[in-house]
Amino acid sequence: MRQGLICAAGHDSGSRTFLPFVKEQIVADVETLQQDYLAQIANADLAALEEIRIAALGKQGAITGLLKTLGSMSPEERQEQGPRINGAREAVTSAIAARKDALESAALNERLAAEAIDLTLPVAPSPQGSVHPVAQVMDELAEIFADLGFAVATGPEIESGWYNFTALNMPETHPARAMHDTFYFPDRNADGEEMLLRTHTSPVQIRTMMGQKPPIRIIAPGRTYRSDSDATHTPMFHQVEGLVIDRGITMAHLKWTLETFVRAFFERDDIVLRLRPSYFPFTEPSAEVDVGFTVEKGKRVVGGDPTGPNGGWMEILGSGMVNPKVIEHCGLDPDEWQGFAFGCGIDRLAMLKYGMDDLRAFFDGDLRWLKHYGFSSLDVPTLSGGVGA
Ligand code: 2NL
Repeated sequence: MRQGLICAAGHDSGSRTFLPFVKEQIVADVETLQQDYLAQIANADLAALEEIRIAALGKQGAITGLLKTLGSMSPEERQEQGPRINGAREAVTSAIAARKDALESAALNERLAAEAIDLTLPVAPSPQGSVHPVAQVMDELAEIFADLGFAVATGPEIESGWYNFTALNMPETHPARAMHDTFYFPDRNADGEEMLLRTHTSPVQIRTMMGQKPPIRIIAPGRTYRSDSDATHTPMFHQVEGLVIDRGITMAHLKWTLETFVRAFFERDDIVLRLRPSYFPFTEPSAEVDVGFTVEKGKRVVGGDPTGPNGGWMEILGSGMVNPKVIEHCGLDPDEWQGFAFGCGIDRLAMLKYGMDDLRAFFDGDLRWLKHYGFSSLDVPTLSGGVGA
């Protein structure tokens, strides 16, 4: 039908000489043509629309062919036919555009309905890391001691012999200096000092005493290093030290602080402490601190009666009154300022609290172990009982 019309319009013949004779025909054809196209457009899909557009308005299109005939018409004819043909062109053009719009928005609505997302569905689980027990315990320590007015202090893991030993009343000839199994660097620093990996976090406390005025209340958790390796010792381990410097500090403050800390940490009020005389070069007097334990369901737990049939004592801390020589080394007057200090292994605290029995697993990075013993990063390490509850 379309082909017939195109022929009738004289377009495909390529001969303009026919045109004067088909004038009347054009008039009738433009309307028929337009009706025909509009009817087709009304039912076309997107692919058919494009075919119709090419057939009607393309370079070789039927309406384009009619438009071309305008040039060879007399002015009067053109005045009559021009609006008709252009009207047809505009009607078909806008019908195509409208149909295209309708089809596209219908397709979009269909997609929107089909691809709708149910926001109430739970999210698909994604792999999650966990908080290492050592990190968890460090957070718990910071939390407990914050309640007691202690700040967390940190410092370098590479230290000089002076900060790690000399300031702590361990001169170069001191036997304890050899006993620490220290990792030394082959070269000295610019000031000719021997350099090492800190064997305890005490140098952090030395730096704090030298850098700020008392009163001082800090804990110094962190990595420490000793050349030691067996089932209960790793060359890198974690330590927390605590330090209080103020006027009139006594061993009573030390004992109360440690008792309060241990009870908050293990979340039991029936934990008792035993202080045994000991020796550290940096404290005088010094005391090793034992906690009472009992055996419950075949496992040692901190708390309960250490003098009962299932009870005993276990050492968990070293402590003492800061040696006046150490206070002096830090530029403070020991007649005005006194203090207590303590030190404790974090890895062992974690093993005791969370029931792990092999220290080496802490540093193997085995994902199954980390998943089992790790903590959620969303857990807040605040202790439900709080300090002194
Ligand atoms: C232990 C013993 C201890 C300290 C650490 C300390 C620090 C300064 C001054 C005095 Cl700056 N003392 N720290 C005191 C007593 C014991 O640790 O057995 N640690 C695992």
